[in-house]
Amino acid sequence: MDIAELNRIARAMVAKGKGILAADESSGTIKKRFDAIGVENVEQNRRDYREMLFRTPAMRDFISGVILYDETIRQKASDGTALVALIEKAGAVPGIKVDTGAKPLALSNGETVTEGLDGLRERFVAYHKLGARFAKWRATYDPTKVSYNCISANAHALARYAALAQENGIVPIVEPEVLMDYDNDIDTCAAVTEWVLKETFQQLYYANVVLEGAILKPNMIVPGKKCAKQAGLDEVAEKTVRVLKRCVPGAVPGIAFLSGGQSDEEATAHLNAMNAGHDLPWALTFSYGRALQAAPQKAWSGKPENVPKAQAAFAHRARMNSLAAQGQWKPQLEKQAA
Ligand code: 5MM
Repeated sequence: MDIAELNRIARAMVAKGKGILAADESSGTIKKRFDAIGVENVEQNRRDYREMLFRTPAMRDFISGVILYDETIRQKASDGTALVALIEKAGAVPGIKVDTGAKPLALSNGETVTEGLDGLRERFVAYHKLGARFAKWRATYDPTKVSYNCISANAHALARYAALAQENGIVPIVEPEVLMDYDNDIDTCAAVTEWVLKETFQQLYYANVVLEGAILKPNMIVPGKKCAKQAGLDEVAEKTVRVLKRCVPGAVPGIAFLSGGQSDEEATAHLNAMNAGHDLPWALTFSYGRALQAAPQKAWSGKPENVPKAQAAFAHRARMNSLAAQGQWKPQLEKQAA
């Protein structure tokens, strides 16, 4: 294992003022996104949409890496260029989602465990040949009913995945997501996230994963969407930084948050508050899916004539989050068109 090379890639993924575009929606998830904008979920539309994002000039300034889905890493743009090559041309690192999704955890109260370890070594070899230099595996937890069985099963799978990735020269993004879809309060989210992160780092240690060559992709500490008591910016920032400082060793080069269902502007404002108001041992940036793509998806709506408008919307969100990753975002900047 080339630790220096893994560390170089990991640091590039969290380079100053840059963050990761999570464009790894599986076919079912992209169908939901396309249904919302009236676009048919066929391969060409998926290709055209992602090609539009990867050709956005702002990619070069604000995006350090792109997480792809299996279909996308093999696709070619309309002019025959591999989509991976477009990402590399924009100075970003191509990455690949390798989990096969959350499946019911046997004998549990409706909890899930993320699967995908079978054949993963061989898949990593193939993905490396296709250009992937980092990977992603996401485990999800319902904070209203989580058990140690669920946390330890997922942490063990995350660690086995991360070790296999590093063995094959690929930086693992470790993504344990405490979901924000329920009615729990912010302190429940904090307590469950702390438990999940402690167990995850313990398992990474047992699996010999080198922290200098890994990136953490966690949720922020927020109340569930259905909780009557929502939290202010400073509370989210303070509680998130507190939990992360308790759990994430400084050897980890960077933390790149998921947006998890926050509005575009909330995800930006929370990231900004953490970077503006705290002394941090790691780079703190974004790895957003919805909070980077909702605006360009709506602007595009499947129409070629809307491409410039959609690229401008993507560039704007990428720039806002770049500023937030440096603690330099201000709400009034949202009013300026990209
Ligand atoms: C882009 O969405 C990713 C893939 O989801 P599915 O496996 O369900 O299709 C998802 O893992 C994403 O990378 C993270 O959750 C971050 O996305 P958000 O939208 O939460 O920022």
